[in-house]
This record gives sequence, structure tokens and C-alpha cells, in this order.
Amino acid sequence: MPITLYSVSDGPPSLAVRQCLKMLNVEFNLVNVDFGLGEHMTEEYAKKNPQKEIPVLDDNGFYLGESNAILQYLADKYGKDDKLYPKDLQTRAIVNHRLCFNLSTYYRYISEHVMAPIFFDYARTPLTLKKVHIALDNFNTYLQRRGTKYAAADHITIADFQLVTATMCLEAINFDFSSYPLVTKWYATYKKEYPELWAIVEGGMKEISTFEKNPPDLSHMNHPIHPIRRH
Ligand SMILES: N[C@@H](CCC(=O)N[C@@H](CS)C(=O)NCC(=O)O)C(=O)O
Repeated sequence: MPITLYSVSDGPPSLAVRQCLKMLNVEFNLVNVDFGLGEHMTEEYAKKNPQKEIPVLDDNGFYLGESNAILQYLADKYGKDDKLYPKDLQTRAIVNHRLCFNLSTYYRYISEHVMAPIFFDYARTPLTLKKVHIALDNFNTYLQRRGTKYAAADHITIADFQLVTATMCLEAINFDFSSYPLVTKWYATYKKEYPELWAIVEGGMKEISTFEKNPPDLSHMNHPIHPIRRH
């Protein structure tokens, strides 16, 4: 039985996992979860992921949430070599670091600035903007110190999948990050060298871009955490 991925079409963590599956050439069922309809907030969905977040992987009854854990599992299980998730201890530690950095800081800050105000009643403020610049500056510094073409090595790893989808959110709102030259170069290299992966990311970017201009109406939603924008 092929595995199943529950994914949202404009969700950066979901798009990171979809890139990984493509790169690993793994056959899978894609189940699109409709965020706007709150399909992830049902008790049925909570059986798959008690956090009620997307994505979730179902490997024949083995359910796994948290996109970093999914990427690690897929690369370990299906990788024909150890390129995407290297076995060398220090390289693997750097990959793990970049995944943690993305979760704790990079995507977190980008998401607070870009995504939260599109979908919910949050504002872009000088503080959310400052956090994005801190995140970009950190990433630029990591690229400079490591001196590699990609985030953790001279080849792509599962860390790049996450960092690219996070960066795509900035492009979706035309955020100028050209003052972070190594981030800019890394992002352009990725697009050029992996057009088939970029195509997956770009689909989500176009949706976010459209929502940026015309935010979705989620006034019907009863969200446990986020304030709903009243239209
Ligand atoms: N840390 C989680 C985050 C996943 C996440 O935040 N997904 C969003 C969609 S992009 C979600 O499901 N949010 C639930 C909600 O806001 O109700 C991961 O990396 O998988």
C-alpha cells in the first residue's frame, strides 16, 4: 500500500514534504486538506494528528505529524544514498540544526509576518518585520560560515526543502531580501538547479500571492487560537 500524505496546497511545511517525496521518487496518495473549510479541525482529523495541523503522513497506519520528523523519516526510509539526510555525524547535526532553526526562528518569524496577517486578524508591525530581518541575517550568516552551496552541504538536503518554502513566503508578498546576498544566491541556485522541485513550491507561492491581494474570508471559522478577521 502506498503511503498517504495529508497536505495543504499553500502550506510551506506540506510543500517541503512534497518536495522530499518527489526527490525520493516515492509513490504516494496526496490528500488535499482544505484549510478554509477547517477540514483539519475535526475530531476525525485529530485521530491522525492531535495537534490538528497539516501535514500528516500515514504509512499504513503509522501516523506522523511535524514536517521535520516526516522529512527525516522519509529520507531514512527511502533514500537510496544518504545525500538528503547524511549519516556523517557532523553533517547530519548541521541538517538537524537547520531544521530546528527553521522551526524555531526562520519560518516562525516569516510566518508571523507573512502568513498570519493574510489568514487571521493579525497586523504586520515593526516588530514582526524586525524578526524577519533577524531570521534572514541569521540564515545569511550560517551560509557564510558554512561556505556551502546549499544550507548544510554542497548538495541539497532535507533542510533546504524547509528553508526554500519559508523563503518563498517572502517572495509571495514581494518582500525584498536582496540585502542578504547569500540567501538570495542560495534561493536562485535552488530554483535553477531543481526546477521540478521549485514547480511544487511555486504552486503554493501563487496561492499565497493571490491571498495577499485578496485575503480569504474565514469569518465562518471558529478557530481555537487565532482571531478571525470579520468581513
Ligand atoms: N510544526 C508543524 C506546523 C504545521 C502547520 O503549522 N501547519 C499549518 C498549515 S501551513 C496548520 O495546519 N495550521 C493549523 C491551524 O492554523 O489551524 C509542522 O512543521 O508540520
